[in-house]
Formats: sequence, C-alpha cells, structure tokens
Amino acid sequence: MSDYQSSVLLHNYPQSPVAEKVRVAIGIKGINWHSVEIPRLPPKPMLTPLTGGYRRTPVMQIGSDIYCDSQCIALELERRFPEPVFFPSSEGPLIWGLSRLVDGSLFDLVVKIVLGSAGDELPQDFAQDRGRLYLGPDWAAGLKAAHDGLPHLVSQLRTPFMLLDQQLSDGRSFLVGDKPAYIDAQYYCLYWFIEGRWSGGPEFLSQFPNLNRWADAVKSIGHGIHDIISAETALEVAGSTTPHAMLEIDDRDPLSLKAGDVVMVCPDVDGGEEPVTGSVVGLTTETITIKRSTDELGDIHVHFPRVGYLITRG
Ligand SMILES: N[C@@H](CCC(=O)N[C@@H](CS)C(=O)NCC(=O)O)C(=O)O
Repeated sequence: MSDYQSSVLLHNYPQSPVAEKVRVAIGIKGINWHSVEIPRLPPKPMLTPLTGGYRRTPVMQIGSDIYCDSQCIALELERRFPEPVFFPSSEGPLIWGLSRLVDGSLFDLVVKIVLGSAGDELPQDFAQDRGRLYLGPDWAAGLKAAHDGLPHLVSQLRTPFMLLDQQLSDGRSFLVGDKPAYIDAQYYCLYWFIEGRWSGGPEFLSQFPNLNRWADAVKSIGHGIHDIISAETALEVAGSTTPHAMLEIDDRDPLSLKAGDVVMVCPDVDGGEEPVTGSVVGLTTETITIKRSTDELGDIHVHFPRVGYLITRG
C-alpha cells in the first residue's frame, strides 16, 4: 500500500484516446505507474467519489490529490517529474499555448468523424452518452449532421494532418526535433483515434508517409512500466492519505476568487455533466484546486485546468 500512496494511479480504459495521450506522456517521462480500469459508460461509482462527480477519462490520482483533464495531468506530471522535459525546445510556451487547439477544436472534429462515420452501428447507449457529451442536447440531429457531412469533416482534418506531415518531412523523429515532446502525445491521440476507430482512417492516413513514420516512433515510446490495481485499492489510497500537492493562491484572479470560496467547476460545454463542488484551496493562472471532504475518504483535493472549465460560486 505504501508504494501506491505516493505513485501515479491513472483511472482509464484501454479504448480512450485521451487516456492514450496521457499513457504516451507517461511513457515520455519513463515513470512507473498503476492503472485502474474504469467503465466506458456511467455510472462510475468507484471514480466519482474521488472526483466529486467529474466522469470523463482519464483522471490521475496521487494519494488524495485528484487531477481531472489531461491538461491538468500534463502540468502536474511536468511539475513532479521534470526530466525528461515535456517541451524540449525553446518554443515550449508557444507550443503549449497553441496546443489548446489540438485538445479543443481538433479533438472535437475527430470525435465527430468517428461518431458520424459509425452512424447506426454505434450501440444505442454509447451513442446516447457520447452524443449528449460531445454534441449537446440536440445530439441525435448532431450525429446525423456528422454522418451526412462526413466528407466536409474529413476535409477539415486533412489540412492540419498535411501540415504535420510537412513538419516531419526533414526526417526528424518527433514534431519539434529528435526528442519526444508532449505535443507528440497530443497529436498522437488524434492519429490513434482516427486509425483505430474510423473505418476510413487507415486509407486517409496512407497519404501522409512522414506522419506514419512518426506514429511508429511514438508507438515505440511505450507507456512506461505499469501494472493493474483495483478500484478498491485506489479508494483505500485516497482514504489513507492526506492531500499534499503544493498550493498557491493567485491574488489577481479574474473571477476575484479567494481561498475558502465555495465553487462549482464543470467543463464549459453543454455536455450534461455534473459540476464538482468544493472550497477553493489553490488558484493559479492555469489551475484551480478545490477541497472536498467525505466521511469515507476524508479530505480530497480535486485539481482542474482553468482553460475549458467554467467556475461558478456555489
Ligand atoms: N478535456 C478532457 C477530455 C476528456 C474526454 O472527453 N475523454 C473522453 C474519453 S477519450 C471521455 O471522457 N469520454 C466519456 C467517458 O469516458 O465517460 C481531457 O483532456 O481530459
């Protein structure tokens, strides 16, 4: 148990592309970790006691610090395991800033291609859940539009993938040079999703030879050394530790938030998700940390990114 208490536990499932991004990122860092398999569909009764209701995948746990969203997970991995760096070039901050588009609009586009191409073949419960999550309340119409407009959606993806192919055309192994960077994991998440979950993916990708060579290089990074532990063990870890991530409070917060304020945090899209309520214990430009306390688990600190999340007073 003591090893589990201080190491990285990743709540994920094999088919999740965003989890694959984080698994590759962990591979870049070369760390040992423990995998906790969570269901692909709600309810997630062994996960949400940790997150306070956040249901997306993946979630990282270190003791009773819970990191929601790959953005927040990447920031914390970089802070705790600085070598090898996630941004091995002088343009690191610029690339990290621009990469919000990869996690945002490009990921949404790829989701539409995957869901739209599957059409009626999607199991009903999966279509309903992911449709509502990614396409909003009128998801059935959104799914049909994605299905009917598939060629247009593909045309929107072709340009960014062609640019990546050009970026790699000088023979470099990875996007910013010879060392893998977090941006490789971010783009690879899209590639992996397109390759494995859209029937037209392999044919679409065959027009990008440099990108395919790069994808082989990213695959060879692996996922670091890991084993599988039970969700019960992860809950025991949370219940037997206290949060200890370093925290600061930004006194220039645009929402004028202060330590102790009760807030609700939720992705800033209408995905029908439950907000997470807690009191502010950490506040930076990039992240917010809220404290939750329950009889079962004691104090838990739940960390979210600021970009892409709506914070309202509770
Ligand atoms: N912005 C989030 C997106 C996470 C996300 O949408 N993940 C998908 C899986 S790839 C998901 O949560 N699907 C619904 C689920 O797993 O319940 C992040 O970067 O972590």
